Amino acid sequence: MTQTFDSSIPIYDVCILGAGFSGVKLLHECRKRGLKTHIYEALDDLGGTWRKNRYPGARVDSDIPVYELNIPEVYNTWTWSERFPDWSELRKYFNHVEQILDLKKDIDFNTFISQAQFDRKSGYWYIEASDSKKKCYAKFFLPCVGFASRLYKPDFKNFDRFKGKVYHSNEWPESDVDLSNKRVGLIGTGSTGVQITQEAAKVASELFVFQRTPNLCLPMGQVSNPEIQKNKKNYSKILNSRFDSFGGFTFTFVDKDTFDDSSEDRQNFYQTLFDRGGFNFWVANYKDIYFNQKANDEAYHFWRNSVIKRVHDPKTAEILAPKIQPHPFGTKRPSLEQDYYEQFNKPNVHVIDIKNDPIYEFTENGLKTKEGNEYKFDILILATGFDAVTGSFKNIDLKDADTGKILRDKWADGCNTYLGLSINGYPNMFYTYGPQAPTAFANGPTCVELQSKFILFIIDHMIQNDFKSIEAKKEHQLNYSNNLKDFANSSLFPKAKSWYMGANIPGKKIEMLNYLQGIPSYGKLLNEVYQSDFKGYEIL
Ligand code: N01
Repeated sequence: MTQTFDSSIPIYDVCILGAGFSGVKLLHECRKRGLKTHIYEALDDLGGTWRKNRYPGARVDSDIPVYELNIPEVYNTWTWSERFPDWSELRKYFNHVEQILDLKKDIDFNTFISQAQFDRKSGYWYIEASDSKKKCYAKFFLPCVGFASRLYKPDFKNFDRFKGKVYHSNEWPESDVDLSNKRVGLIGTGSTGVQITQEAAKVASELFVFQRTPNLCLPMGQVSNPEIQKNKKNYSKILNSRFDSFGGFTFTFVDKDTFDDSSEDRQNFYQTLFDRGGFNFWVANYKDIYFNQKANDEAYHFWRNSVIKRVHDPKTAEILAPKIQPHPFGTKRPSLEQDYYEQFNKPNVHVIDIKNDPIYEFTENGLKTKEGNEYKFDILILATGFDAVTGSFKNIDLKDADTGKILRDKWADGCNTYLGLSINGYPNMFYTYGPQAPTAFANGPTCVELQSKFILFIIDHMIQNDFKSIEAKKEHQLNYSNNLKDFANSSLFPKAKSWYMGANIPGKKIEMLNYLQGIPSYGKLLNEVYQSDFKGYEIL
């Protein structure tokens, strides 16, 4: 380093934001290379999303062992109690990770980084926390901030009038909230709303679920003490097989179109996928399910028939699983449910169709709909989601190295990245599990592992050759982004108003925010760039 730096500010080889799966994985790998690495984490402990998501029923929807770190010393000494663990077990898991890897000595918790900019002269990033007390310089800057860290609260008319308690699912208090014998209003039926419904319906005196769009939920297939853990010798093989799967799981789309099979074989196949549980029906289905509306209709009708059998009242069944598809199956995230539909057979649980009769305003005791129907409750839960994927980057003033323009402003008219992990104007910065990567269509730890490997190749290459900076070239970035959006436009995904497309946030540009061609194709692309001496990057 030739520049003069403020000697009171620490200098790192690598600075990471966030101590969830990605941050932890990268810290561990960087340390193995002897790199001076530091994490800043806004929350008070390890675990990323699992520190915040602790609402009743919060549970992962990728099964073990694919949803864990591929680090033998960690998985060989850990046993899960369920196939789909809940938030409290994930917190215990991160405590275990800490015991084995001893990470915390290199982490500042409760530190929210609010601004960062690369200095072309020195080849270093300057990074500063919101209270201006913590700052550092770093050669490489790795924001690992997740795809759901900026929550969304809709702007309801007269919201302030409501006198009861209000909780957003992502701000659930550590002290917990007693829902028993309370009248509870719940807005939102995404993954979060479904999970909360299953718990709240069992204790609340009344539960009003305000549904704008039905969640086309799939059977979770929960299992206690999963057998698969008995032979950890197989883990390495199982974990490697994730890279051959579209979604980074142990299953993938079949190499067949929907109408290649007879009607009977198709029904049997759908049933097999249902019986396997998890996301099988979503991403191990026929390969044309997201490209052919008729094929998608078939899947929807199978799904609908399975649901209406479980709901006693036909009017309620029609709200939860309408005859006319609300959107092509799977183009909004299907939640994994355990006994969601049965909850609506209880006299104290009501689903209110706010698509047909929207929320008009809040009152002191609840809310009124446009048609004048009034609902009274003591507690309101907002399960209204996130400014997902790009939103996590909006909280930070990430300044362009040349213009100083902030990334959120640069992306106001659309998001552009190279390979879903680097951005022109932000040299030596690589992010994980974010915009234009397989993110929302992939199991998190698989996506992170693939990206981390690539990022570490780059870091090794830069250090071994004593290079100063590496930056995505504009034209390659544009090409990558355009190809990603064109491919998405050839699919059924744009037909749904989903957070995959940024359509859940009023005013947000509607565009595909995730790489839709699957983990194997993404891995191939990264490998090609690596093999070609980092095609699309300028290295100085
Ligand atoms: O958020 P969402 P989420 N009036 O955006 C409704 C991950 N996650 O927190 O669909 C009325 O999916 C909105 O309605 P609509 C997972 O990847 C994972 O549930 O826009 N309603 C929708 O029903 C997940 O996909 C787990 O018509 C309004 C809901 O709010 C992602 O996080 C658990 C409204 C928002 O659903 C986000 O899930 C939880 C309004 N003005 C989350 N605005 C696991 O299992 C919004 N809604 C690991």
